[in-house]
Amino acid sequence: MRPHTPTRIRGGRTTVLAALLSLALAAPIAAQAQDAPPAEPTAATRDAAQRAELPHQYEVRGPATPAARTSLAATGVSIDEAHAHAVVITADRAQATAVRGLGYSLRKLPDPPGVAASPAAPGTRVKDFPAGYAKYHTYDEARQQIDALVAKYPDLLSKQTIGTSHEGRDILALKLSKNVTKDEAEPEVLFTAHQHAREHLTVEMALYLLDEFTGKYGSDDRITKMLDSREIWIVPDLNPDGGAYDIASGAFRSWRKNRQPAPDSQEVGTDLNRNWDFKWGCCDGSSDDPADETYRGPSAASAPEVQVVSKFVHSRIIGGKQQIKAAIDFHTYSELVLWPFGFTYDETGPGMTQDDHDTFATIGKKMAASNGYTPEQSSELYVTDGAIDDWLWGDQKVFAYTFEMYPSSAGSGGFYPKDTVIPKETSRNREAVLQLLETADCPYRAIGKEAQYCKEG
Ligand code: 0X9
Ligand code: CA
Ligand code: ZN
Repeated sequence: MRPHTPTRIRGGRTTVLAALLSLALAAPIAAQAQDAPPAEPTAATRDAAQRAELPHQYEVRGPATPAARTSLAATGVSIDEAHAHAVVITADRAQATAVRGLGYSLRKLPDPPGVAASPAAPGTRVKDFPAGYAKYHTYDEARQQIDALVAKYPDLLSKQTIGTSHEGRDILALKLSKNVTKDEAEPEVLFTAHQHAREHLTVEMALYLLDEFTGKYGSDDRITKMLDSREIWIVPDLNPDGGAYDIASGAFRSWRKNRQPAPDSQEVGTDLNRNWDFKWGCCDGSSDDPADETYRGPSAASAPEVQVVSKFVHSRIIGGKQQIKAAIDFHTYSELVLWPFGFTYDETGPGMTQDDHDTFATIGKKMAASNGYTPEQSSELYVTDGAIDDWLWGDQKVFAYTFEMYPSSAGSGGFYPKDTVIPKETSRNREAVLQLLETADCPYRAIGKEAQYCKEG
């Protein structure tokens, strides 16, 4: 949430947190009393031990500025919410200790539903979402839905496999356009989702767009016009391995990264949104520790998933010109519209002119007015380096945004809102997506400078 907007700090928040906290505190104390060293590790104790190692969310009071949040993030935690005088982080035991070492006290928040409720029998690999989440699409279910749409709308929608994940799952790119099989000279717009494993709502966002744009072509004027004059690319799942891992035990694991082992380490996973090849690792906006939530990987674009999508984006350079003009990368949560740069607090500088910045901000604020999110430059949250939007703009001059979707806070479900919210929270971004598509032929029109920047105006 926006740090400097006190109205977004709800009055009821402290009370809700206090109530949740007392619930959360009661259980561990009771459990500790019965703690005895197990004689032999049984399957059940191994399972319990694994659950005990899952990261948790904590409220940390104190950090109130982007700089304070950036220092906190340097411990390797992820910052999931930013409020005027507090943040919510995800941290494992070692990271929680590191944060306490900075002098902060941590208040544990409740675990995602399912974590304690119904863990799978040890050894079982659960392939579906738990109760209350059945309408979320697993990787296989998403593929089936996509294949059905491609079969139904062959002139509007085409599917290609642009590469594979670390574990070998296909990474798909869907193209939506009239005359979809032809590469026409039309402005292109890219929508990506699910860099972070636990952000499952973003896959639903991608599926919503596919469904909406195919189903309403010919009946909805704005959609018809956009499919007639744009080429829309949707990469619905950038991190299929992480997504599968997050649900595989039957209890959400709060997993963020991909599933690629780090070199010379027992640790698994690179934070894909710290791995893109622009100012990679430059600015204390990521971690070099493979145990951390924000591990940037051993080198820029070391993650196969990042390589696959980078290569795909490069393949859209035709006649020396990048065809993709604008993009949104969907994340959860906090209800934000973010724009580059994340690696610096500066609004302008090398690679970002005043006009560029003003165009980003003008379009970003208008999109945010349509969905009720908070608009800001991404470094106002905390510094990030190696994020996709910095790369898309810095390297490819794509007007690239990051949307942090529903909810605004952990109290409304955090990374794991129930499936009942899917229709409302995906369609909530319909207008913003249409706005970005409509402006993509000349983004600088937003600041009235189409004559200067877009020769064909
Ligand atoms: O930290 C992130 O990667 C994003 N937040 S999340 O909770 N989904 O992990 C925010 C990225 C903000 N920075 C840029 N967009 N550059
Ligand atoms: Ca076309
Ligand atoms: Zn994310």
